[in-house]
Amino acid sequence: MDKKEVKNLLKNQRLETPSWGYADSGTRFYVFTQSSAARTLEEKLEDAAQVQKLTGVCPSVAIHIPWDKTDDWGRITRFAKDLGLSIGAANPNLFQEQEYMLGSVCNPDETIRKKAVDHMLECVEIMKITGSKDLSIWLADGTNYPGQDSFRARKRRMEDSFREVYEKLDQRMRMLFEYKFFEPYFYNTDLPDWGTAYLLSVAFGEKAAVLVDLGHHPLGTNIEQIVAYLLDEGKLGGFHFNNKKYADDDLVVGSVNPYELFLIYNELVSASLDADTRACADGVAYMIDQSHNIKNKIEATIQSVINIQEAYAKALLVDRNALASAQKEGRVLDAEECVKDAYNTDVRPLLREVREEMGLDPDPMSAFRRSAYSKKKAKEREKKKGTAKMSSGFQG
Ligand code: PSV
Ligand code: MN
Repeated sequence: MDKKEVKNLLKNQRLETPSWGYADSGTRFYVFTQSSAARTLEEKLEDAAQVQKLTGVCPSVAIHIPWDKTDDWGRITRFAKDLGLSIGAANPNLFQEQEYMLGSVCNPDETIRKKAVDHMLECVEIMKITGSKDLSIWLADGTNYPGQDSFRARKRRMEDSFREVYEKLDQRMRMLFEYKFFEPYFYNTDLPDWGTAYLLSVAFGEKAAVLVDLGHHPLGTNIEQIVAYLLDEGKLGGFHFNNKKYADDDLVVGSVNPYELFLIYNELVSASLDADTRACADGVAYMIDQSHNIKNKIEATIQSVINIQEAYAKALLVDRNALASAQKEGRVLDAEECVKDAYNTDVRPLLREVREEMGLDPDPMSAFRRSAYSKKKAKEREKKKGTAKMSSGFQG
């Protein structure tokens, strides 16, 4: 790939940022407050607009309902548009209602399952107004004890409930199934892995695909292989980028294991160059899903974007012909070195050039700090001091 082509692809990269990444968050032990953190959806969008202004590759914002609930989605859509943004994936919340103690769509009680389905249908209605394409579903359902419920009964309830929602999607909409192997339940999770998410998306059809959240696998899982298989099956729908050391840590993507992120992009680039997998690769939605507990939220988001850009740029530099020859001839060390050569390239000068050609500051982090935006917002956004109560790490 020549330099011009690489630069074009980098300019056209798109990364969605999460509304909740701009708000106060914490662990289940404490929610830390930051004086500049966004409190309302409008403030979250204002902050996302800063990220877009400085990076040029983050024009959409994922919403989480009801964290971002508003009574006028038309107004919010226009508000976002005026800021140069669009509303991205809609994330229903199937995990923060008293009735969901024994599950939402897998609950043994039909009326509770209906409540969960109605909530997802409400999200579909919101998507019609905002123009969102993806209904991004993370199912927290599971059980805590052996014998608590029937695996097969729960699987069938899940399928039946999701099918009701699938049937109500517009032609342009997709349903993305986000799996996670444990938490908040600790004996079983009803949608625990890519196999289950794949089964659902195959059972439903073309408008369903799998979403890979990098934090949702057991330690040691080869995520890049999962990505490659899903691309090969035409069922990779999207990502939630973040990084982990232990469990679902929601740290800045590329902070703990940048090589893994690069290897994931290596599979994406390879699939985008293959006629059999190009369509699927082109349709992947790239979203960030992180909890910025102790970093300035906008800085953490800009840092995430830079880390992703670097991983993608490096993957674009892999010498595909040399790699294919080494693989074919069984030159194991050469094949590995070919991948590592690209990984070890300093792509920062290239990305600075790309940003300058896009009319942006070559160093978005310094530009953000110079703008003193957070200082100004801290004054504007009178913050209440946090209370030391047990609270969810998720904050809308
Ligand atoms: C669950 O851990 C998850 O990854 C889902 O995407 C949720 O919607 C999100 O985190 C909330 O932060
Ligand atoms: Mn996620």
